Amino acid sequence: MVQKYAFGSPFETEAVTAGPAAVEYTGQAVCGDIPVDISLENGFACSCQLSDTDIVYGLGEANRGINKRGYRYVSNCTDDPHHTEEKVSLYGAHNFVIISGKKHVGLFFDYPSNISFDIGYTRQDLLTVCCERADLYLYVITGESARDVARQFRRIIGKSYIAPRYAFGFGQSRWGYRTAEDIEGVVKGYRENEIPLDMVYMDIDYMQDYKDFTVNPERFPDFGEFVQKMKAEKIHLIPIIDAGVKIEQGYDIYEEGMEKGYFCKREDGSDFVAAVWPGWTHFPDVLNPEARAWFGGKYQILTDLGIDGFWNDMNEPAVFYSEEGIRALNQAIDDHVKAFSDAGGAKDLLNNASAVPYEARAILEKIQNNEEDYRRFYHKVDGKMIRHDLVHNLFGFNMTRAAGEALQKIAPEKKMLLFSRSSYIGMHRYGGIWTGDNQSWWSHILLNLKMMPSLNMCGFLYAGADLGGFGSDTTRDLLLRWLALGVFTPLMRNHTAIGTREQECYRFGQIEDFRHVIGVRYRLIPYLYSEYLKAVENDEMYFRPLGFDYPDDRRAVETEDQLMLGDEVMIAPVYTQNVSGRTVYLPEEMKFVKFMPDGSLHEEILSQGTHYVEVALNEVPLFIRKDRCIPVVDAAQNVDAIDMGTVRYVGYDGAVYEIVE
Ligand code: MIG
Repeated sequence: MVQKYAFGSPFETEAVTAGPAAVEYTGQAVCGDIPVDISLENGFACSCQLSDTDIVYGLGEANRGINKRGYRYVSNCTDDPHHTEEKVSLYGAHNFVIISGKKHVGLFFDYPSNISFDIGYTRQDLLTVCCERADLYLYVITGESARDVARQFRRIIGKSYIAPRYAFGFGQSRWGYRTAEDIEGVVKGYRENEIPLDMVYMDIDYMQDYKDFTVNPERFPDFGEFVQKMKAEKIHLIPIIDAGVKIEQGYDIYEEGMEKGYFCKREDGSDFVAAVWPGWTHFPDVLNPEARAWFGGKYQILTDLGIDGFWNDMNEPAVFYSEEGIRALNQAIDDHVKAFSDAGGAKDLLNNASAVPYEARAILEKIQNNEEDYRRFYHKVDGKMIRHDLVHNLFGFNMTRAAGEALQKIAPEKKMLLFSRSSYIGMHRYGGIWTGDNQSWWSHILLNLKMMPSLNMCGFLYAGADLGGFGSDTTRDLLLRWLALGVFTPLMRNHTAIGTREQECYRFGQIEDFRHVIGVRYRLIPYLYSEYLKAVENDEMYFRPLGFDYPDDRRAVETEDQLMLGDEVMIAPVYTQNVSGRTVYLPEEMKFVKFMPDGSLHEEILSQGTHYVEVALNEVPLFIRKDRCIPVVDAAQNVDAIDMGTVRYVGYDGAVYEIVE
């Protein structure tokens, strides 16, 4: 059952597309016999008692565990590339939790600004959700299991975006590919070494001076022709689109946006100016439907050249600094210089001007993604100006919605690849997400794994992390182990930052290991894509915590380094260095299958309980549930080349599987 409560005057985020009419909150216990206490004394606060064994699932793209208990999280879309354990905000805002124990209740706080979740952080036995203004919708969902609650939630937020089949191929990316030759080199590296590949991502350097929807004509002399040439090699080029539009006379998109008044404005009506990659930019007001349609329409400049996939970046929106910020910094530096000379130079500096350099440093430390800047600009919604900070978490959603709605119009019959860095629930109808700037750390394999089911609960099925790690230098073994998880994530992309070690799979020795591990992905695509389509169709999760399938098995419920995938598979990737295997818990008898480097399969029935399984760096393990089977085909160099004639079924004898396409 879903109940919807309205508090104050909520902003219509359009996260929810169906569901009951709202009832006014009147101070009654919100949800039948499930005690949810609400206080409106000081903003909004909602508390729920937690029993010792309750699990709290949810929050989509968030730090830490599958069970969110014991920490605090703040929905505040942030460009922060350091995903260390103490972080409370990442790029997305997914305000949905499920409290699961004797009873199962889901809470969705449809509130587009900063909102915090204290999940047993202050008191072990209490979940408290707070925000500054009591203007929101609260959805309370009760069901017979966590899985049922998640399904009901998915029904009210609308069907998830469907990625094209090619987007289940493997993609290579690197921030730093600059020219057509760079890209051709990558394709050659993969093709010559017979490592499968379907996509090469184009990061910001393909653009002319980082201007959206432009292509640098020197580095890509005939881009349309280049796109076709790559197509002939079965490679989809996937360009990045950034949120900020460069301010430059003569740049048509800038000029049009100015003329039509489609950029975010300050209170005084002037256009807000933020520095991002292109230098000074304006933000398209994607919350304004007209401006959104206009910005989305620009994607056609690239689809007309044959592009059929995009990734949207910097859409928290990230701000390096604003005019106001840089002015304050300059002022502090000027004050410092003046104080310095007034003091007669360095001699007397410490006595006379001690505070000034600190002032400048303090400003500098906060100049990026500054809260005050987010209060400096406005969106135009229904003819009214609404200050950005009040709807901050909707920018990435609506930038991607701009693209998604436009792509639908441009080619209604065609599925396009689209994913975003920042997001809010609702965006899952238009595109997927990647989880942003992780690091080449072993702990981030596990973070990747744990995020996946949480994202699925919130509707984001097409998702994945930068395999191998974005920041810092990867290692061969880290990349291989991470790929062996990536084999299962809908988005399987190797991406890394500029300045890091080259991370393309052919850069490492014993290339056959990479060929094999990525080849396994292609052997599984008929199964994975089929489970993905079923999950979309049935509002189900592609990845589930073990507790969703085995709620009465405490050991399963507490397992956070294995996942259920579709209806047939359990995965348990290796995520530590220098080990020859790992311990795995089987809630029931399963068949352990390992894809061996010689192309054969190791199959072994394992009983319910704990097992240590050996998994070498060049092997890919999975587990098939009792009396189930999965289709497996021969490896292929790209998705189009998959030969369904080679299909065979692996798993339990007598089991049947129907492929959905
Ligand atoms: O400020 O486009 O998360 O994937 O490579 C960095 C350059 C901007 C951040 C993205 C990352 C991308 C990078 N971008």
